[in-house]
Amino acid sequence: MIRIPLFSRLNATGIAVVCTLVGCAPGYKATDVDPIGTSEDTAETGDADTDADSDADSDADSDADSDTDSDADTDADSDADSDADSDADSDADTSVDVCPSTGPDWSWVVETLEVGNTTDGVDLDGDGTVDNVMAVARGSLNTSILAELSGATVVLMQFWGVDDWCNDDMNGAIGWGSDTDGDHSDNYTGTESFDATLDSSGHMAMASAATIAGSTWTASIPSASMTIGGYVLTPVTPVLLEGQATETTNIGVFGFGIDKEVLRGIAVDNGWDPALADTLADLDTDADGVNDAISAGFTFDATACTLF
Ligand SMILES: [Ca+2]
Ligand SMILES: [Ca+2]
Ligand SMILES: [Ca+2]
Ligand SMILES: [Ca+2]
Repeated sequence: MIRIPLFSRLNATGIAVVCTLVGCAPGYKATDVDPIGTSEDTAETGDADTDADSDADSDADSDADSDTDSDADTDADSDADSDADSDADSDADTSVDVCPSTGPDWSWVVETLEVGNTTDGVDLDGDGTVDNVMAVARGSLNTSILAELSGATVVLMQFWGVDDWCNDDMNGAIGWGSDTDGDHSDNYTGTESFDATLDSSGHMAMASAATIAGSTWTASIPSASMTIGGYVLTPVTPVLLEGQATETTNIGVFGFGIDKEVLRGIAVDNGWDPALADTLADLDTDADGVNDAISAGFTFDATACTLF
């Protein structure tokens, strides 16, 4: 995510420059910090306005804009952008503050889930590039996934312990649930409830500690089992996930290694050469020098929901 850097606040030198631009006469009191309205102010000379500071406007601070704080923008908060929120976030001045979080648990229902192309996913072997050999079967798998997401079973995500959407330690989980009202049309309205298997704390089991840094969250779920596109894709590596979340949406990627025999089965089902599994295997999970697993990368887009 692109971060918009903070503007530099006006410092003492900056104030002096501003003052020069508005034509302060020699002798203005640059260090006048007394309360507005003291009798001394009426005798203040060299300042273009009538308040106790040294700038040319009529508010109580020492910069030249029309607000009451000391930064360089024109609103009353302490950040450098012009929206109404109070953090230095990277949103497009929509007055939607994406960083603070105000609830113990957040959950989303996955609306779109696809096997990505070769550049979608995560770096599973740590060489700095995304790994997704399963992209070769994305056409076939994505058709099956789309059909599955149209049924009563839904893919769910859940976070808890979120104190700040920008930088925080929290917990993340993925899992499955049921749309018990039989109406698929309301699943992505942001208010739908889904039946999920929750522990005594109200959380899904396939979970791990997770981190939010610079508005991007990352998680590594050590063990998982999932059926995607009609195939049981039992990971032979941790499931690595990352994305950007707010109260209303959660968008990201995840990936894991799958035993290459799964790809062999997919190849047979599609009339491809089963030897594809051997030639495409790109992960050596047991470090014996022979690649034994296939990397798989997925993209997802999820919408707020509640779990019960
Ligand atoms: Ca890699
Ligand atoms: Ca936290
Ligand atoms: Ca529904
Ligand atoms: Ca191996």
